Amino acid sequence: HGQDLESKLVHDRGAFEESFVRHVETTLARNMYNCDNLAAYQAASSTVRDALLVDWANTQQKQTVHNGKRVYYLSLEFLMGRAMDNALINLKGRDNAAAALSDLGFNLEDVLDQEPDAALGNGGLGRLAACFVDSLSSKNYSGWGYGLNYQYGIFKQKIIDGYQVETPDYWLKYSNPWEIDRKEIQIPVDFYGHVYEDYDPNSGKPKKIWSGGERVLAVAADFPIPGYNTDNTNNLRLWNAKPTHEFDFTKFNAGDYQQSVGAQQRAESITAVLYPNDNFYSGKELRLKQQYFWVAASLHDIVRRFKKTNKSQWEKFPEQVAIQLNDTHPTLAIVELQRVLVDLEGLEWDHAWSIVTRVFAYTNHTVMTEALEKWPVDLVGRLLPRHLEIIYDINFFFLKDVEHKFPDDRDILGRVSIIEEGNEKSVRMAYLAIIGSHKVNGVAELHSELIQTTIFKDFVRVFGKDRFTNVTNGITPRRWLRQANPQLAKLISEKLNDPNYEYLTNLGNLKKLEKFIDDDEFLTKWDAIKFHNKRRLTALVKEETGIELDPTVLFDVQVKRIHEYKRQQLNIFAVIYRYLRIKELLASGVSIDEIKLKHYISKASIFGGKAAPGYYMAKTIIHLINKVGDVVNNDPEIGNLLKVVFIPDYNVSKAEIITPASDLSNHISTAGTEASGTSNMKFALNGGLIIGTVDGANVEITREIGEDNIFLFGNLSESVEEIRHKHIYEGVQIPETLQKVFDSIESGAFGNPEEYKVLLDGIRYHGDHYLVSDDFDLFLDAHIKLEKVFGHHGGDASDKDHLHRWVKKSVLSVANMGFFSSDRCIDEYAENIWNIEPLNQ
Ligand code: 26Q
Repeated sequence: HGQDLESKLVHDRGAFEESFVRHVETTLARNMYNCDNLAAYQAASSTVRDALLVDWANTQQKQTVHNGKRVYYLSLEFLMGRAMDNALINLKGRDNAAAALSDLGFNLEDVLDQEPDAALGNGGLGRLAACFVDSLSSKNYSGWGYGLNYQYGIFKQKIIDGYQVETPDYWLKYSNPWEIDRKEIQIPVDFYGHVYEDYDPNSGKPKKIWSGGERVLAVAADFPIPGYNTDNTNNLRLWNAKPTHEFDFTKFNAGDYQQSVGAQQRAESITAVLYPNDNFYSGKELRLKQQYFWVAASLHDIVRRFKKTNKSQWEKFPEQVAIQLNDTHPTLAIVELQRVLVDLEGLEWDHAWSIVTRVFAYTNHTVMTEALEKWPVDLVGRLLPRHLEIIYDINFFFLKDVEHKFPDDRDILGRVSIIEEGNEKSVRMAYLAIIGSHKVNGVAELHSELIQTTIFKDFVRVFGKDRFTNVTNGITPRRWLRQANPQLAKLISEKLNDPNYEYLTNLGNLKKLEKFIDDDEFLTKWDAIKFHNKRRLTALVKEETGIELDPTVLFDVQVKRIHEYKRQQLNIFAVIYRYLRIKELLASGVSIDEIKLKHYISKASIFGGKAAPGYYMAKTIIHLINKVGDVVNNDPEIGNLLKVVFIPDYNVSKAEIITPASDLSNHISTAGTEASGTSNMKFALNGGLIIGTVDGANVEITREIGEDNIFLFGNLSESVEEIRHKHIYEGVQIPETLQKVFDSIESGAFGNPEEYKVLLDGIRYHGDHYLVSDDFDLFLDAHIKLEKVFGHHGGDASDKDHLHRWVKKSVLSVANMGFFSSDRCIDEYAENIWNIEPLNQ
């Protein structure tokens, strides 16, 4: 019965309309004459939700009966974006919904546009988790996500006078139709308190008791995750923090009723807000509380589910449960499971530990020391006294093994200890994660190699090479091709003779596009779709900034979090250089047309991205970009030869418009710093070419699509250490080109030069840690090269060969991006790390 309902709602126009009207009248308590786009979104999403719930319930039932192994993906961030379009696509109900809405007087696109982004993440790591849950469902795995249901997602970014201003993202202003309240699932989580020793009356052995000082409830909110072209609908469980029902009578008796209620209310602050740092550790107590709250609730939930069918047969636990740690944020789960098994379930230490290490696996996302979590021992001991003891015990047994293995190496013990000694002792979370896991993976080949030879090299000696592996990141082609670029997705489905878009779950099929590389008509269509997407972006830019772009010029895009290591400063310095050169040429009497013919093609430099609120340098870079835009865009001599745009509040739904519209995108991190990058994959899958450094997944993208189809430049990662050393001991050499840029900035061309002093001095006087000076001319050269290829593109139609040179590279990129589907990625985790198999439908 359920399946019929699901199928009807999604595929039957009349049923959709009927359900829509019913939701308008009952769920929303309105009527059809009083139904704007927002109400239409709420009614339509309620209808889609009803359909999803059927699949979701069936899936849970099926998985429970099957009783196979499940994977749990623990991530503090799930950067989901909007759900409705994605659900319609995955359920194959988009056309039906569009038709039904049109009958009722609505336009689907406008209705979809009403949905707020679920922006429960910072950037790459959070979006990766979102792609992974999509692939888990689409490939019929039994896999749950566990995270936090933040009331406030990543802040909204406004640009005021060129400065970033943050405002809160209260995304739950209206009720969230995708959330299934599980108010009955409540798990108590304790903090603080103290540990004492007692005797177990059964065994007569001593036993540790942790008596917590503060109790908070974790209440479940579930989000159905529909797979593509399958009924499999997994669950994403996000926790809400709520006060307990227990009232603090000591305070009440003291007459402090107000304070007692206040303390209860503070419970909810644990899940109030996502920390907006990307790739940067900051040791805030509330963040550690978030981590333990989430980890404890999730583990208790997992253990409870296990015990329901397996009682206390703990040996079976690793056969039933795999837990993937998305970075070190959930590392306390290792300690918590050990505590549950030893303190609560009464297992022997070694037995418990052997279970723990078979369950967990850890994904590392960075080698940069400033991003590695190191929690102060004092703080951990105060918040989680029993956990600190267990950490010390884990460390003790581990170090004993190491000592046994390397009796002649006294220094290694200090180097691999979980506890970092020093002024303030701290817990090295990455080390704890490695020691408590059976597999540790990096997220691209170069990165996985780097972690094994640098930050974790001692652990390779201790545990052997086999504990370390690589799983190169991927992206879901459902959202990042079909949803973001429907026209291209359609053209591909036609060309591949694949009317049901099966290639979206077999992305290797894209390879067949290579056959058409000399098909002029096809190339022209391909190019026209890019142009259409550029016009879409042009409209967004106009709306957001007032700037009018010419969609025929090269769209040169860099959208990602603003970070020194990602080097937006390198990009904007090169833009300034270009502007100065153009002005020089004009001043010496060269005409605009001649410049376009002989020197520079017309382009728009498009930036977007958020800076962490406390990251001063990143904010300075945003300010510079905006000020350069003000000057260049208002220079009457320049016209469409150069435009500079900063799109405010870059997020997933804007990425869906920006990504398909780029001709060229920048992935230009200092070699060795970007673990993988995933937007590089999104752009290439949408036929945008890449200018990039030999870093992260750029290396594998180059291998797949061919080095003729990507513009690589810059110093290699193996030289970076030596160059940094040289900067410090011999000083930094600023090339003439970059000096020109610095001079103009200091002359006040872009506002008060004082404001940019930190940025320039960091390069000139403080060691240029990110090698801007070393890569600047190489970056300019790469541009000269790529502009020769793009030149006359879309202009001189008589020069067909030239016209299609760029387009051919674009097609060859897309044709060879199959490897970067997150489906492939999930299959690799399933086979090499989780040891799970898909559940056949
Ligand atoms: C840690 C402690 C306290 C507060 C915040 C954090 C924190 C939060 C977010 C630390 C790191 C992050 C996010 C990291 C991240 O997004 N890394 C990116 O992960 C992508 C997916 O693997 C890679 O493609 C990117 O290269 C990597 O930068």
